[in-house]
Amino acid sequence: MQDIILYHYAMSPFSEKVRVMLGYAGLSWQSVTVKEMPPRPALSILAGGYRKVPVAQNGADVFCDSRSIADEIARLSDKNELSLAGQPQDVIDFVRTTDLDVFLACVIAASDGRMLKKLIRDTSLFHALRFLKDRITMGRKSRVKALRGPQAKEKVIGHISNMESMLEADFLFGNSPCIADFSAYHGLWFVCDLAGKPWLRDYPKVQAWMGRMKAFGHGKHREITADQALDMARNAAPRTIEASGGDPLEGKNVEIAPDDYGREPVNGKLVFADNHTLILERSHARVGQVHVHFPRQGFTVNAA
Ligand SMILES: N[C@@H](CCC(=O)N[C@@H](CS)C(=O)NCC(=O)O)C(=O)O
Repeated sequence: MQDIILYHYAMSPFSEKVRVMLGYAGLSWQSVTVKEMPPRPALSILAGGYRKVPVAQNGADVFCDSRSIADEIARLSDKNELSLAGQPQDVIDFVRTTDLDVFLACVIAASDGRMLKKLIRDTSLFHALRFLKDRITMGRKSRVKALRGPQAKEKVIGHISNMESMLEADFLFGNSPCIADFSAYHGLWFVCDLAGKPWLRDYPKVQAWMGRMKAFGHGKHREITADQALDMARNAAPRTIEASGGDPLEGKNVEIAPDDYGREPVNGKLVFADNHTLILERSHARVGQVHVHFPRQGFTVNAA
């Protein structure tokens, strides 16, 4: 069996969430580094219009959104605590808020002149300007109302303070980590590690927890080219779907799109849908047939 492939870029917080999950799960993986903004030709072949990162691939099965990727990592490593399925409601609610409202607040609060300088240094002024234009356009089309800088900072600090009071054990919901810890980690990684904000100073339990999360590392991985990854999709067939998920749209052509931001739709035939997972069948001359997996939470499905 080939190792799972992760399409990601260094500065992407949701990619960091998945990299640390892979480290925790002890899986070795293959890395395809993609650009910080579209066009991303290999991803368009595999996942059509889906414009967010990370995406993962296992043979001819493609996983959009860190929640679907987490399900696949949980399946491969037998670590069900990484999947949202079957989690108690307080974990599900925490993940929903942290991955959306808190994440956006982290990005807004951290995105200052220092981050811009870092981007220019790591890429170029031209690239940085294109990046800003891309994200401003994405923000305008978003369904989520963005906070302004000071309110965003207040929200992030409130979240850190809430985590400090939750941390009675080593992890947020007990003595071992679950999906909630990974959701909380990547936003604070962006704020504290990438943007260098000293906001954990007064929160010793959160600081110690960050250290424990960071210690999982990224696992063993090797860089491959996008072409190699596409060849692997072409040489594989999508996994067999054993049973129906019971949704009346199964078998129909549909459009699936995130319901928050980056809402570009993906078209295909819905081959599975239950209350946790959606799977689209798509074809492309370069790779043949692929199955593209999405979480149900946070996505809309409409007949095409
Ligand atoms: N709900 C998605 C969120 C992913 C997300 O927002 N990713 C950011 C990067 S961390 C993104 O795609 N930004 C736009 C882009 O990179 O084109 C997930 O869980 O994967």
